[in-house]
Amino acid sequence: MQLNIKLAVIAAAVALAACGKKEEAAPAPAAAPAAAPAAAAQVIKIGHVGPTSGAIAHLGKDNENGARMAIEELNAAGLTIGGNPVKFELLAEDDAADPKQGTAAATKLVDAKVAGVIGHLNSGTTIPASQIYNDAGIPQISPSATNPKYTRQGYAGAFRVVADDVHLGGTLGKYAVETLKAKNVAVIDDRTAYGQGVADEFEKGVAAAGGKVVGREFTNDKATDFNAILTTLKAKKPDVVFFGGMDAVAGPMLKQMKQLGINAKFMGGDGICSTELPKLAADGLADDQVFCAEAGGVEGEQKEGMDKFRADFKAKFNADVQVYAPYVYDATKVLVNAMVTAGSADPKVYLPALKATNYKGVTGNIAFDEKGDIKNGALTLMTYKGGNRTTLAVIR
Ligand code: ABU
Repeated sequence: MQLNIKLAVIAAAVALAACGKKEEAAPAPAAAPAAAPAAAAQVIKIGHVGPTSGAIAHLGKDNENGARMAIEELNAAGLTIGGNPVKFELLAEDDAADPKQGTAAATKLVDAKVAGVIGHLNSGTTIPASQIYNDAGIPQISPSATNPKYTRQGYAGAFRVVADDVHLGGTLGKYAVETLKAKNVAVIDDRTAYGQGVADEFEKGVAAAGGKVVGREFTNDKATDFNAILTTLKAKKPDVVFFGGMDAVAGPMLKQMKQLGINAKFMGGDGICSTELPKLAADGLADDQVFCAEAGGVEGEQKEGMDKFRADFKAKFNADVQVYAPYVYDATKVLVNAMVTAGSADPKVYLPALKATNYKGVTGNIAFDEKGDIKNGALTLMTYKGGNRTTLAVIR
């Protein structure tokens, strides 16, 4: 059949159908309309990245659980953004503390169109990933990466809710000399962005306080045998050994120090300052031997909120906070708070509100300086007694 004949046949059929309609009985009066269904909540995706596999998976899971707890509470609160109901979805990625896996995770989150990212845990993954988020215009808040470079790249969307390694390493160096009365200090680092950076800042702090660095050695973040470098350092008779790196390496290092008869105090930054360290070091950790600092902290009446968070976290996950779960929890809430304030989850719209954050969290007051670093960041100096972390002081 030709196209024009086909169209004529169709037209006739349509006309017939229309006539048929006219002959139908009039419809019964419409029932009262049912109440309009509630508008479906807009789903806002929030990324989290940390090492949930590998040697520091316990720290990565701690961070991820902090984000999970915040997201559950935010969803339970039934928030609206710009007048529309919203639901938050956590997209949790594992970077195994590896820079390459870190950038792969960042690309995955950008492709998934997350509205913001909390992470990564390590400086070595956070810094390369930050370029990817910056290029995509997605804000990122690191709850634990302390290398200063992260917020010094000129990225408008890079934020950090903890103190950096300049503050951390410098303060610990001063503490070694002025409080622990160390004269000769040995330094080891794991050659990561964090470990090497914090060890360099520690050295500067020791020198500024009048102490002497008698030896510097390095290892890597997967090493388990430190006998050679510890034997070299033992000959230099240090009063303090500082390690720039994470607890998974510090634990076996402490055991081997004991086996080699090195009686020096052992210091490290936030990377070793976990509740897991006593298990990792076993009998290598004596009371008042290890000194470290968390790159944040609360005191006075703010302690109550932190104590409650720790108790709630333990009840929910059957695990003690390692180090940074409360900072992840606050960072997640800070991100969402900016969206609510701006009335939009579009990064371009809520970024100014994020920059202007003034938020009272469980980790204290959070506001950012022009670089994206926390203003007036604190440090919590700690030691270990009876296998437990014990706070010595909160300092700024
Ligand atoms: N700040 C300690 C652990 C994370 C990092 O900066 O690599």
